[in-house]
Amino acid sequence: MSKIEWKPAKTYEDITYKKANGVARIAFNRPDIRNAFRPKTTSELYDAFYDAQEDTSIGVVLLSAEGPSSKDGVYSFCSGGDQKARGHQGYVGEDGMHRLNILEVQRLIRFMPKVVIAVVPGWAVGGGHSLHVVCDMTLASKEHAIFKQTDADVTSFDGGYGSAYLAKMVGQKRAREIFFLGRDYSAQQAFEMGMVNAVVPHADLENTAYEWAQEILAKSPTSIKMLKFAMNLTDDGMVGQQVFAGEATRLAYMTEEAKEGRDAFLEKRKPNFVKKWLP
Ligand code: S0N
Repeated sequence: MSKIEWKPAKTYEDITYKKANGVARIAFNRPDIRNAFRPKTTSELYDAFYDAQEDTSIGVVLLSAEGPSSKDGVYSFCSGGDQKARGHQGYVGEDGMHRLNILEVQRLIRFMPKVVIAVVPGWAVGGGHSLHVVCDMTLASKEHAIFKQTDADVTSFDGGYGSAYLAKMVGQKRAREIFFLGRDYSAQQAFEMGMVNAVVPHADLENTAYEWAQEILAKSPTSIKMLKFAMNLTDDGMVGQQVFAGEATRLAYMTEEAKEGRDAFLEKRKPNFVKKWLP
């Protein structure tokens, strides 16, 4: 039983969104269909993640799931794209438009300057598996978490972070096995492969995630942000450089030099920089 005093942050249809003491909790809420996502779900996820990114009181985001299923008591994290919402050109929203916006959610998780922890209480499958891969860390239920890649069974595949980045995480041979065979892996097996940080008794999962978040919140926020972006950089090419370098620019803005550069322009004079070329 959770001892955390979560406060509802916003009401959605397909997800829940709560906050407590610097931590945001975003959770899938379609447990009867193993928390599959449709375009509405991904739009809501994007909205909640964006809110958490912009909220300066929040330092860590938990991506989790409600459950278990009211039909059969099975726990799930997320089973990926809702196959009932699939048209000829991808997943179809209520407006009839085909969208692939789970990738926008992935990018927000990847590039947001806060730590995102996947809290996996049950099935993490297909695009749900990819989501845990793109999160900064993963905690998994010892009893109920199962990791599985069905993308090649349903011809709805993630050729980006879900597969190529997974290969960086668990190694090429393992990643190919996961995708080519589509087998079930327990939390312990996923831990041994290096794609799960800790295997936690189910009853303690949420409290453990919250405790990990509190540990992170005690650290220097700038250090955590720069470390996340530094670790992303080598895999994210020019975009990774852009995100990291943006923060370097922000730090430069805080110097006397930056103040002088701005003031000189506004006062229509030549800047008089203090000439200190630090080694
Ligand atoms: C999760 C599995 C393994 C669970 O098996 P289990 O416990 O035996 O339960 P079931 O009886 O199979 O399911 C219970 C009920 O839930 C429904 N359901 C489960 N998953 C889905 C789903 N993904 N979509 C719709 N419904 C689902 C079942 O139908 C059942 O309902 P009832 O009770 O009414 O019969 C097992 O369920 C399973 O294998 N699920 C399917 C997993 C899957 O293949 N997911 C899609 C994989 N692909 C993606 O996710 C791609 C993501 C993506 O969107 C993307 C990625 C990259 C680039 C672009 C995109 C893009 O946006 O297109």
